[in-house]
Amino acid sequence: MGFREDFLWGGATAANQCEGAYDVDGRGLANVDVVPIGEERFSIIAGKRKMLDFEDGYFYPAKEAIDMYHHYKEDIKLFAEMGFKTYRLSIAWTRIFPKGDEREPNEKGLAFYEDLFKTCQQYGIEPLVTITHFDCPIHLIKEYGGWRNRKMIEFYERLVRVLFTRFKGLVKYWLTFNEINMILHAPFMGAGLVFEDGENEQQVKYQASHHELVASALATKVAHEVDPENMVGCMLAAGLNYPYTCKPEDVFLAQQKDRENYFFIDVQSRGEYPAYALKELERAGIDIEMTEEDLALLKNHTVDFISFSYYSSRVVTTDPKLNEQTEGNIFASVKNPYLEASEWGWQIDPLGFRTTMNALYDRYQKPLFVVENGLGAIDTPDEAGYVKDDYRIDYLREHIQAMKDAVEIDGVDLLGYTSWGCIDLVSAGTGEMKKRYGFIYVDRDNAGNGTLKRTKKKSFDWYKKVIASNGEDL
Ligand code: P53
Repeated sequence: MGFREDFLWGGATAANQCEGAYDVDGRGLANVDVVPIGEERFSIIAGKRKMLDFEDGYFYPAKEAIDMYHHYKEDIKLFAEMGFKTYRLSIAWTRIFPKGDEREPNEKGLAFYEDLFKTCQQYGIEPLVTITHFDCPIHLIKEYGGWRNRKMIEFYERLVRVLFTRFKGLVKYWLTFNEINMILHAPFMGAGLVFEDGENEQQVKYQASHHELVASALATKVAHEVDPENMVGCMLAAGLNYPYTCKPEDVFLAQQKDRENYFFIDVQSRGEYPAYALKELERAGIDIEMTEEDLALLKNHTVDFISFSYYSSRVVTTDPKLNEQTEGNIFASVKNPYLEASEWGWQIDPLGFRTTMNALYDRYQKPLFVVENGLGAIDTPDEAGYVKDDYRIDYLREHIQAMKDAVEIDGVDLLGYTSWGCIDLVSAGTGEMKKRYGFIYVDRDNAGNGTLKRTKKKSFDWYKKVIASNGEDL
């Protein structure tokens, strides 16, 4: 019958997309700070164009973002007013370790998050903390090459030990790496990788992936040692690949494409490299350096739950004539003739959400947690400053209904749902402010103009009602 009593309704953000205050209280620079808005953004996040410092002539939206660093009390108060049971946020690594390889953490960074968590606690909001949401200290990229280097495991371990110890009793739900499979699509964002001319990019990506996977298992181990109450999840950018037709070759291709993404979660959840991946890596001539100790860590410290983002399904085909691709997505997809798309070309598929949830639950048999879902859209406030975002309400209603079907009809075990960008924030993919997801409007534009004033949208009251009725009143 419906969602569980203690279902964790809420919203999600990431440090670099909302905090701003990039140089305040000792914070160091991270990869995500130096990705500007504009044409070159995609080649930068893909690791093809090297940008490791601010350069003249560019606008860097993460520098100020929506300045949540100075507005978090006001923002969390609004989340509480909507009835949030949980708030997903990420820690900016460079607030805790500004360079990444220090021995001692930055107290001011820790104090910031401690107060933020205490603010949540006052309202009975359970924090859900992403340890790294695409961020990597710039110093670790310059000195060590980011996650291509095994030493990253050690630096990450230092970070997580500090976090688990300091925030024991305040935080129980942790995610190790946001959208860990994004390393394949946006390796600078996912792992601080910048490629040298002529190097074997696949080799580098999979070696870096191995380091992240081991770091994730190690973090899971430490989390459980520090506090057996801790619940640690992996995080997948999900969304099934559909075969364009029932032609067996198309079906087979769809399975292959899904496995590219499942690979990471297979390791994090089942504890070993899946057979198909070992074979594929061997055929591709990719030789991952791994130790016996790594394999034992992976095996013994699997995740407690499976979290994922879902925005869209994807389509693959073996027919070269069917090459009409969707725009605006890091994940390339063929156009699905049955679906409408958002203003950014993301195909809208609520039933695909249910199918994806079922596929994940069938495969892992562990509780799921939807930690991102939502519609990026242009909002136009009326004269009174009010946004009537019925399109967003429609999107969310249909997706929450599909999620409910997965729980009620199909029996999926689901811990909670946090919609993406519950307050407007900077887009990860494009760097835009005008691609908005929030229930709360923030007065700021793509060029950084605006008062940063927060205003409730129509969806604010709608979501409040959804939470109050535990998903019954959509
Ligand atoms: P934006 C695509 C591209 C970049 C990040 O995306 C993505 C995706 C979706 O699969 O992942 C997540 O801001 C990510 C968030 C991000 C959100 O999707 O490009 O975890 O950081 O903001 C939405 O519209």
